[in-house]
Amino acid sequence: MGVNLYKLFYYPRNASWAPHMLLKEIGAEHELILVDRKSEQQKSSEYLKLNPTGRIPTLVDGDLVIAESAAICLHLCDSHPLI
Ligand SMILES: N[C@@H](CCC(=O)N[C@@H](CS)C(=O)NCC(=O)O)C(=O)O
Repeated sequence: MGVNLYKLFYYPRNASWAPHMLLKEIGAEHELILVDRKSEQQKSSEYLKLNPTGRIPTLVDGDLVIAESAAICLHLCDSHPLI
């Protein structure tokens, strides 16, 4: 079984902050992909295909794509139980 490499689409000091901290706390391998809000990249057709809400963050976990920071945090906690 391979190791999950999460992809977190983020922008600094935004709603992606909690999922980012959680990924660090869990020690999960992850790739950070900057979505540049200054140039409205969250509204680009490429990003909208991933997350039709046009909001940051988005987490990609294999075939699973999750929007909403709370949903991402719940998914990470469910996938990495501490007890
Ligand atoms: N409830 C959403 C809020 C996401 C959200 O509003 N993200 C902001 C950044 S903090 C955003 O992408 N704003 C850009 C926009 O709305 O165009 C979550 O927690 O993920």
